Amino acid sequence: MDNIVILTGAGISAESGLKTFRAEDGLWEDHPVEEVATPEGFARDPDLVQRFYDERRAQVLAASPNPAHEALGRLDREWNGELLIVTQNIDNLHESGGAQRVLHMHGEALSAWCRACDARHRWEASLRDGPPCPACGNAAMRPDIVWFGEMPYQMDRIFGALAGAELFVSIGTSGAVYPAAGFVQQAREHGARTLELNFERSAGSGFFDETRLGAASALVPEWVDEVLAG
Ligand code: BJW
Repeated sequence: MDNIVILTGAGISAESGLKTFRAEDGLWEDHPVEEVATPEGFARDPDLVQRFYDERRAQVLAASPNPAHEALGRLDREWNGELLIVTQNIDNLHESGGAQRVLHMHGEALSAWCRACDARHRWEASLRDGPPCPACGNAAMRPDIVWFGEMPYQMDRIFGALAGAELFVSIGTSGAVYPAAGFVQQAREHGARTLELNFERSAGSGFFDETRLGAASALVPEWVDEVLAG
């Protein structure tokens, strides 16, 4: 086995103190999804959406990687085969946990995207008061986040990786949001073995060859040890 694709979701960052979306006390409880995570919501009330992502950005800056992120960082360093970690998360905890082969399909909290000139900038401050874009000077920056109805990033690269995967592992995602929720079926169609690591069975659990239930901080280091031991 030489080629691994990993999909991660909010569950891998839960033990770093970042809320998931669909739990009872999750992000969508206090912030209706159509208000804060759609282009229509942003057009209707940009201040509300900028405030929501200003808070998320501050939380990301304050968070530290947990043993699950660190284990994937170790896998990235020590695994000589092909590897791609596709994350739906907008935090940077895979990177601070030491992983480099990471793709953020739903964007990044610490990035701002200028709608006037299309430039992207690393951004740690507030976007609420319309700061000028460092490239063109226009006050037209939005969070560099993929909202519902928008196309996730680098889909060609992801589909290419899924087509070559021999092992597909899904960690801490509910399987409620497409296209990520369909990756397990695509990987299977190309012959990959499929493994799910999660607190509870995801919506597409039936498509996995194996499911291990528990906390990511325990399951992921165990699984990485197994892979690196061959
Ligand atoms: C733990 C744990 C611990 C907790 N240890 N585990 C009808 C049918 C099919 C599709 C559609 C449809 N109608 C509309 C669509 C498309 C739509 C969609 O999927 N809608 C669904 C609601 C049905 N999708 C889109 O619009 C996407 N774009 C698109 O489809 O473009 C067209 C296209 C076509 C063909 C190919 C390609 C593209 C865009 C989706 C954008 C999603 N954006 C968000 C918000 C932005 C980021 C942000 O603000 O942070 O992304 S929504 C939100 O959900 C966020 C997440 O990345 C995403 C997934 O959530 P995730 O990570 O799974 O979190 P939870 O909370 O759901 O689950 C956490 C899990 O962890 C749980 O299972 C827990 O048990 C577990 N857990 N603690 C281990 N310690």
